[in-house]
Amino acid sequence: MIPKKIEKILNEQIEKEGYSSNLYLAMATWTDKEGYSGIAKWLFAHAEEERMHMMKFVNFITERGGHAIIPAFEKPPIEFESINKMFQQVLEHEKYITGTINDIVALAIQENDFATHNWIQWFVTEQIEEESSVQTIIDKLTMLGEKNMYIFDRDIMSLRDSE
Ligand code: OFO
Repeated sequence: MIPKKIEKILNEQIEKEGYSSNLYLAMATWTDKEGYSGIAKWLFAHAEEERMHMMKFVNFITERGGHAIIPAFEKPPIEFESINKMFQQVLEHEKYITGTINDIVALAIQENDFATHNWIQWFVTEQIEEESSVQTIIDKLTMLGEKNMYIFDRDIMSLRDSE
């Protein structure tokens, strides 16, 4: 059986991963409306990954004999200031998620829950990759500057393909 404290923190993470998915969906529809279909495609794919992360938590809690609770999600923003600022927001959000994954690692150790400790390592690695891929996007945006958004929008998916 899954320890109660672990079940609780994993359930909280369902909400965080689901919100991440909705946040990136909101960013995707905004960028698409602004005419950046390449960036929108990247964000739609990222939203899908976050939903997959959420499902990993749902499935793990269920497999361990716990009860995965599907929560209400806070409404994400509708508009974003600029493409640059939006990707900064993505990076900040991913850093926040990394912190929450680290909290789960710490609690698993404290509770001697080695199954959860082992399982959550996938997310530890995933967060390193996610932060690094968003940082790469921010670096490219800085390099190209606002005037070259056409090129950035055209090429962003190739950054994803090379991950
Ligand atoms: Fe973007 O991260 Fe989920 O975990």
